[in-house]
Amino acid sequence: MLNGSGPELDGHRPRGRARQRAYLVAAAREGDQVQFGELRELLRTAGVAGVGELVQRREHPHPNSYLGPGKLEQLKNSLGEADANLVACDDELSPRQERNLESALGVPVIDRTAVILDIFASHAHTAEGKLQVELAQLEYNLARMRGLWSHLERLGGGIGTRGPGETQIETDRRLARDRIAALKRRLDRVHSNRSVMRAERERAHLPQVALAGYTNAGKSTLLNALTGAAVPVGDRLFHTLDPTTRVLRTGGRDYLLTDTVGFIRKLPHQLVDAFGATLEETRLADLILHVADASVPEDQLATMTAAVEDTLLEIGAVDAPRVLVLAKADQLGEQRRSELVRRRPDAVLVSAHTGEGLDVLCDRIQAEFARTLRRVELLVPYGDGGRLAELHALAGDLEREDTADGVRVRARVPASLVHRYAPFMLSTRPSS
Ligand SMILES: Nc1nc2c(ncn2[C@@H]2O[C@H](COP(=O)(O)OP(=O)(O)OP(=O)(O)O)[C@@H](O)[C@H]2O)c(=O)[nH]1
Ligand SMILES: [Mg+2]
Repeated sequence: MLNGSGPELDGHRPRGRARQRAYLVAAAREGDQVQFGELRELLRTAGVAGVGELVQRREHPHPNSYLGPGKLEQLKNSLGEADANLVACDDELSPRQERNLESALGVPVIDRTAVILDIFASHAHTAEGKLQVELAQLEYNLARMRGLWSHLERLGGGIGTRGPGETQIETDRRLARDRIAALKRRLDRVHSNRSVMRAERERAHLPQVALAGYTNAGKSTLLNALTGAAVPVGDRLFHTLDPTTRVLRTGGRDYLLTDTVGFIRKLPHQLVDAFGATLEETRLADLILHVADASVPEDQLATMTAAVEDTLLEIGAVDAPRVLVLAKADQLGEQRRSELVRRRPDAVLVSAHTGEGLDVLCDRIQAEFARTLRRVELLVPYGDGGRLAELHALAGDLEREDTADGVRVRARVPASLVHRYAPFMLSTRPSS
């Protein structure tokens, strides 16, 4: 391994903490796949061991208790046999389902959303990341407060009486809402800073390329390999939460390449909302590199790429062209490799570890932008050195000639930027 595997990989949970042992449960329709592997991976990242699995086949999960009464009974017995002290559910539970499951089973029950939120909370490092995670957690907990205080509500007595519990819930909810409002205000301030930064980058007029993809696909490793950046990498889910942008120089031209938070199937909507500003980096990119882990079996690859496409749609990243990048090619056997090429002829196969395909990927990035390039001929006055420097970064294949009136420049620039050079224009035509 070239990157990562620092001591932090196993040490992100304090040692000595009682090992939690979770029984994994899911309700799914007949014929629908249940991939417990991913929930296990999420739990492992959160420091919890998976010790058993149970699937209930139903058209819809039970509205009150997620599992039906028969399966509940079976699960209760299995918990003892597996010595499990926790139940983890592969879906987001309604507060009522969660409460009923807990009282029927006598152990804490957590859902997929809570696990993902917990991981985000322990991986958030920057002020913005922490605020975004806290906001998502509060939104999630707010819906559950009634559940938390239900035993006190019952103490309140019959219909029409206002018990102590109810007052407490109202106080807690008000506090939570106040905190949510305060967090949103603080995030707005952080976001306006980010917009300023983005505006500066846009002034630099470099094409923006975003790495998007499933968590653990290899996005950060690829950014490091392409740009020499040192973004931490790890074999755990949601390692990266904060966006990092680096300059990628290829074909004599500069591009801004951004690595950001990964996606997952059933990504909690609270996180999509709270991470709006972070996801903006992807939404506003000129080109999206959809990075997928080529080393997983075909059915998982299909599920993962579909989940990423759905999330891109959800965050409104619909305009920019996409390139599918199949990462970790060094893990492929000959047969799987040719199958992948056959099934996804447009994809680029790369390995950040061996360097395979990185040049093809760079060519592909250039080609995507080249489609929009226009050949321009300009006369830039000697006094406008800034404009010349900008052109040098933007247009790699630039030819210049000093004349009495200024610098005569022949170059190819992205169509969207041609208007910036209108005052200096001698001629323009589509690039060939
Ligand atoms: N064999 C192999 N492993 C790779 C390659 N690229 C990344 N990995 C491994 O895959 C794991 C995840 O890599 P990351 O770059 O952290 O993945 P990511 O997409 O940034 O993940 P998140 O930030 O968690 O969303 C790490 O253990 C990497 O070492 C590759 O080209 N070959
Ligand atoms: Mg990463």
